[in-house]
Amino acid sequence: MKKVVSILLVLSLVFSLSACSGGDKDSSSSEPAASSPSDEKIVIRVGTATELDSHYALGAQEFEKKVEEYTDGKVDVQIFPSGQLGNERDMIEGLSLGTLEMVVSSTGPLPNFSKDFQVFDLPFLITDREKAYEVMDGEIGQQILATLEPLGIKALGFWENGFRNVSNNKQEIVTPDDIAGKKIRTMENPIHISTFQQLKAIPTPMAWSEVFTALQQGTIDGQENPLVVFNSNKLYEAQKYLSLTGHVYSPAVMLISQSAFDSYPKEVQDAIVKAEKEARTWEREYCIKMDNELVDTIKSYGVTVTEVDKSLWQEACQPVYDQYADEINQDYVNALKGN
Ligand code: EAX
Repeated sequence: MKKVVSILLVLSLVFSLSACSGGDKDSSSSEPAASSPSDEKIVIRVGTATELDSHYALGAQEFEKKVEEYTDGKVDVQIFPSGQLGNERDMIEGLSLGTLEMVVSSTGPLPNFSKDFQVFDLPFLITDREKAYEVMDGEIGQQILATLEPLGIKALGFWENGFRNVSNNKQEIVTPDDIAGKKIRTMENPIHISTFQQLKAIPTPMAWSEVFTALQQGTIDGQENPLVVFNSNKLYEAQKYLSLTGHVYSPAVMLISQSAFDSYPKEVQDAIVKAEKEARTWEREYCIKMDNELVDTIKSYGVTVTEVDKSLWQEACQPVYDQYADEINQDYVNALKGN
């Protein structure tokens, strides 16, 4: 009798244990609960140097929404704005090392990784966004993005930073003569530095995260960035004058660590690729909307905004093309050149 009771006890113990391990699985399923790896969420961190309400971070939020929708919440995208994970160059290096998953960055630091990106730094090369989008999303753009692959970086697509304008605290800048002698912060990028040397300014390269404080302390007189960056980083609190030079059209890029991407299941990879394309379109449209609205907004903060004769600036910057002609693929230049 005792033997029968002990067998019944063991059987009831076995059945009660298997019912508990079913978790949220269908109770009728005969399959045991999946092992933890396929159940665990995939966390993807996206870093930006710009603020949470900037074009990059807002575009990254669109990406986040889409990826989490397409993967039924299997992926958890976490956005780290304002340089929390380092400046753009450091974060890009993190992708290569596999210590960070994703970045949205300007192309400014990229010539340090691939010279092919230098074409985007030529002053007044790109004057027509739609034409630039077509080239960047086409064969030439994909060819340029692919030059990052040997570094373990998968470039998902070109986003937009925008047409860069000069701001400063010394005087209204109208002609190139007015910028002479001004300490202007530039990105740590050779063609940007050469351009402001050519304009007889004093280019002062530094990481974006140091700029606001340097402007407040007067260690630099000015900087140059698109309206959307000027506004989202509240530069109107530290700059009196803004000149609409539009001297460089600056693309951005959404990048992912190749090692991270390769570690994801195919359906997650497909979701990332699809979501980036949709977020790219959203971000570009947002930048155009901001360019149309922000001049009046910035004026309302008390900043003197000046229209300039861009042909004078373009002529003054022209020698930079000759200086870098042998470093830059002329096919890229001819494809991107505005009319
Ligand atoms: O990417 O460093 C710069 O001026 C960039 O345009 C800015 O961080 C947005």
